[in-house]
Amino acid sequence: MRTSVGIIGAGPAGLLLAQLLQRQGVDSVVLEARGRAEIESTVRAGVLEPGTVELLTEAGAGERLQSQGQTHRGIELAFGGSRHRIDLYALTGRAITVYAQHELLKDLIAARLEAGGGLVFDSPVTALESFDGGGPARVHYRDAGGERVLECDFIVGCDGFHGIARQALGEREPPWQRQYPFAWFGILAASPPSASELIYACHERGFALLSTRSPTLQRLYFQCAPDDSVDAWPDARIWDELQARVPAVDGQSLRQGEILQKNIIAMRSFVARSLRRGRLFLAGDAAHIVPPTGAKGLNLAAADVRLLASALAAYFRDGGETALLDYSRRALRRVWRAEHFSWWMTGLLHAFPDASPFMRQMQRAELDYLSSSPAAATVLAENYVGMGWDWG
Ligand code: RFL
Ligand code: PHB
Repeated sequence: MRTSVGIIGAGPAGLLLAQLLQRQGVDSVVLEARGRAEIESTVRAGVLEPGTVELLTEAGAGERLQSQGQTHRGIELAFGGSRHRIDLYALTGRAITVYAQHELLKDLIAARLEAGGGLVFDSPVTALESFDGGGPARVHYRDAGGERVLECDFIVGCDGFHGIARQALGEREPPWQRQYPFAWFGILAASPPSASELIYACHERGFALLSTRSPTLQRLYFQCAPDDSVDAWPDARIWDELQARVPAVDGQSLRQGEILQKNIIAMRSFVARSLRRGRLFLAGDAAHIVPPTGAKGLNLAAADVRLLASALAAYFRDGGETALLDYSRRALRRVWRAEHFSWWMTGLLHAFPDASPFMRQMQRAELDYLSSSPAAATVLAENYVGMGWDWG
């Protein structure tokens, strides 16, 4: 097989890149290790920035997102027994959309197949070769028929944090990273939303987050120990913990329902030193990870591939390499803004096991400032809805 751009991974980064390239006349093949059914059912992100929604719409995957995504004009911060609204729309003129990542993946896969683009499931990439010199780059992968090779002009690693592209890039220096002393416990519950907007709660027992997926499904998270296990949390214990951390308002407490899924999510910050070597590029979680507190990971993946698609299209149009050479620098500027915001939101809202009484007062003072000063709230709101495209 031969193509212009070999893309590893059919997550949001890989599938959106393929769509954006196709719209600009560049052919590509996406190789994905997992099966379609698994990809279309794995529960992950929910919050999309308005810029991401625009981009997905441009890429031909916006129809269901526009009709079924829920627009939220604000979020709430809960602490000290009460709730405080951050009016995203009044502060920035923009709103976020809540739409499940796996629904978005269904839309991107459907758009790709409808357009007749190359997309191969159940085909793990095993090695990358010749991306550093002349001649075609070679992507080795395995499918039901055995070992195969895809030849291409460029390879893009959109294979997530545990993929192989970053290793193939062979960084000489260690990445920038931070591990947090807690994890998130996530559940999907069959009950209507407990509130009309997302609630981020800071409580002495730990962080909690109420999000939604649909009028009948809630997505809820709470801080747990990094080595906690799903088995240690029977349903009743989960509800007790969530009820304890999120204050009731107007007599309304959390709406409970059947728990359909439970999982534990590691919390880390991570940035690769470089996003390029020769004709191999990295995008999305393969290149950087943020703790989910700022809801930025998928949005960053979309911003990366927006830059990369137009840089690759410019190369295939007239051979110009300027935009490709500038990809790492431009993408990393936005990445570092989101890294800082996600790290800051994490510090603002979690109970750190080693926090001194003084540091807990500092946290409380900052929450109080954010919920009383429009200037302080605007900093949160601007980052939460996403920096404009001029930011990298
Ligand atoms: P993905 O989604 O991990 O996709 C990578 C794909 O590559 C495949 N792969 C391979 N394929 C072929 N050969 C190989 N050798 C391969 N190795 C791996 C994998 O099977 C997979 O299909 O990376 P991508 O595309 O960069 O997308 C990143 C996003 O998925 C991620 O950043 C978000 O989910 C992060 N995130 C959130 N982001 C937001 O913008 N808003 C949110 O509200 C939000 N909430 C979240 C989140 C992530 C969470 N978890 C579970 C980490 C909430 C949670 C709980
Ligand atoms: C989600 O709905 O899954 C979600 C919302 C906000 C976050 C993280 C995850 O910060």
